[in-house]
Amino acid sequence: MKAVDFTNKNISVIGLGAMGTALARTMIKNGVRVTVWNRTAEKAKALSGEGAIEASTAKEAIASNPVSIICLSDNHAVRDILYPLEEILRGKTLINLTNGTPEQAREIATWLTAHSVEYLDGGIMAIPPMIGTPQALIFYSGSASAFEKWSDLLGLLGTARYLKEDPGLASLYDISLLIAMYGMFAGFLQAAALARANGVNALELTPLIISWLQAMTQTLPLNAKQIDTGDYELGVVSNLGMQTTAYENLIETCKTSGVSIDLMLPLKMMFERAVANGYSKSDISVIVENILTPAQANK
Ligand code: FVH
Repeated sequence: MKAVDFTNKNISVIGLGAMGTALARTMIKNGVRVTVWNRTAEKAKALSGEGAIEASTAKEAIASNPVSIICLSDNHAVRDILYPLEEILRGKTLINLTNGTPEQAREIATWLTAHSVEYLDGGIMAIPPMIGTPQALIFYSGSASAFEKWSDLLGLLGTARYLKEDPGLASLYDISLLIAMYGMFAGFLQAAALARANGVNALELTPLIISWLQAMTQTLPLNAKQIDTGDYELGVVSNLGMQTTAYENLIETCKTSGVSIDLMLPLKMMFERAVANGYSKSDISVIVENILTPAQANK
């Protein structure tokens, strides 16, 4: 396959926090001419030493190139920067890699599209050191033609996966994966606190937690099938009645160790409610029904 020459490619990066810096630096290293702007100018100066072209305003940066990436703390900041620049933005492509909600992405897309801007929204499933490696998965949704036009550049940042035209979809995937991640962190923190309260180091337990969690992820495709079909007894090997009884031991051990059970109580309530509603023979996946219908679940 013919190697792509990036030396005649130009892009602007707005926002040089930990992530924006990693995005800009990766493209500079690959020979792309990158114009940068950051609210706090020091960060742009640091990157200009590595070959970035420093713009003195966001307007100047966006005006310099046909395509810009914006990566800020939140979409309020994105709107504050972009919305006064409608004339400069016209005819250009804007790629927003800021974490936000699907509704925010759709609103920004509607505004930009109405001003003749091609818009791609992105969800970065990576931390800054992963940028530029295939492990950095980045979801995109919005303008398919923009994704096609700029896919070479986006491919430098990691594995670029285009979803659909709905600009909110990348954010929906991003948020869903982050929710799963925070469930994992909640479990890890509770386990580490319990271990420490009993004189066991978190570092000693962590390799065991990692291999246990990896082993348990093998059940997720079956759980997903149960959720998609509504058949929560399909292939069940660890029924909810059994899990609810065992979960009481988890709670009791935390209580006697003097650690908080605040992170654990919501799941206990969900389990007990499902068992009381006759789902003790179902798999844990039946809990999704209570999540989908919170009004009913709160009765
Ligand atoms: N870092 C990470 O691990 C995650 C990985 C997944 C994706 N997220 C999202 O990426 C967005 C940026 O995150 P970040 O890590 O770069 O964040 P910071 O290092 O805190 O930098 C924030 C930048 O945003 C600029 N900024 C904030 N508010 C404004 C504003 N009103 N006007 C202009 N710029 C603004 C800030 O500028 P400054 O403080 O340096 O002047 C930074 O450039 C984020 O959505 C993550 O959720 C990262």
